[in-house]
Amino acid sequence: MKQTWRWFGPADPIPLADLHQAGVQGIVTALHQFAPGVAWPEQAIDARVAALAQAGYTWDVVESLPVSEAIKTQGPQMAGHIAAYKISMERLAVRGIKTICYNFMPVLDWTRTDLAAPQPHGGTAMVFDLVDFAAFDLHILQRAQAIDDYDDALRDMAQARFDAMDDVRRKKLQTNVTAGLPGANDTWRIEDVTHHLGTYDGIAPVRLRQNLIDFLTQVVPTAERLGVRLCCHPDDPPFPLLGLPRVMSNLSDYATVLDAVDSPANGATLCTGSLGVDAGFDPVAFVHALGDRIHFVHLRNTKRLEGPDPARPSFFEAAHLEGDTDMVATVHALMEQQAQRKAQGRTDWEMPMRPDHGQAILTDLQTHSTPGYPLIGRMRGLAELRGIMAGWRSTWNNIPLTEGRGD
Ligand code: DNO
Repeated sequence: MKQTWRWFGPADPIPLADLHQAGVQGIVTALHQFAPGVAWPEQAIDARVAALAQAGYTWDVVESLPVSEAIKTQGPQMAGHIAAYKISMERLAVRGIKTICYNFMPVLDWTRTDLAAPQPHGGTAMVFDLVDFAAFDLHILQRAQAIDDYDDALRDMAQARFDAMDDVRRKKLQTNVTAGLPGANDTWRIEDVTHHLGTYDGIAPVRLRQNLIDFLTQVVPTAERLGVRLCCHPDDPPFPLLGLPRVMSNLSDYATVLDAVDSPANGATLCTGSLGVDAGFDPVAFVHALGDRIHFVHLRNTKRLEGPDPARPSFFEAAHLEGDTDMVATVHALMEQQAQRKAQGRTDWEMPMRPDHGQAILTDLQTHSTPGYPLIGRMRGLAELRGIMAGWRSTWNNIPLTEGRGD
């Protein structure tokens, strides 16, 4: 697999040119300065391409070309936003940038309750704790229907947890949960969250899924014409929060949406960190079922923690080889998929992967970085994942998996 790295643009504290020292082969980035629904200007795309080229890199994956809330809810601005989406795809494609990641999560992107929980080794990790989350929902956000989402025992735990927090801790919990989009570094106020939640009143999962299929029905023909590979990122975490619908949480969700718009241009981002929180998730089965439609891979590991509701597990982001996902088996299945693609003569046989997230370790602890994206922790992850790939490659050294690139 091609070893890529997420870079947030010129404001990213990690100097791009230094990434060669970490063995990074390609870059995943986006123009976070533009709001969802806006067509990306050509000059801005060119400026990003030039910045990457100057550092000796190509733009391998767009993460994300965001889908606006108006598209997700089919609000009044939908048609204009879809037109803008197609324009951005076209402008990217003519510059050779053809793998485009997006998600269809309502309101918030990934959600955690602690962005820097101390770990026994001295570093920190991100955590989702269901009791903290319920304390936020019931007592900070004070969402009207929250009471229906938690049973008596969980409500009591959340009350006790909230009572034990001082104001600083309560404020911190709010900031952590509402950190919103990591790339945009956008922190929403409680009023903003309440307002956005209101726009999903009456949108049940079945309707949100149909809205996703409607969106794909419109953009996939353009993507096909351009040779663009769209790849939907899963829900993170893979269960409903704040009463919002979730429709990309497991293999069955992906199979439904990929079948509904049955084109290679309608593909998946396999994120083992997001999907792997669900105890029923089997990454190898996912690759076997949908492998030919996986266009991008996030390799990240999570470890479920004991919690009050097995359907909504608490978890922390473990080191890349130390969580619930069997990374060795997952990488094996992905490399097998690559071999099949090569045998079929597919030019897109090589999947871009990136070490998704990383614990903050060593000098990360003294350096500012976007939550989940420290330099040393991700380098550790990439090095370990590269080791797995090298191990499988040498096991299979008679199979020409690696032509043209180190995988
Ligand atoms: C978190 C990421 C997500 C991802 C988007 C894709 O670190 O995996 O924020 O970029 O959901 O649209």
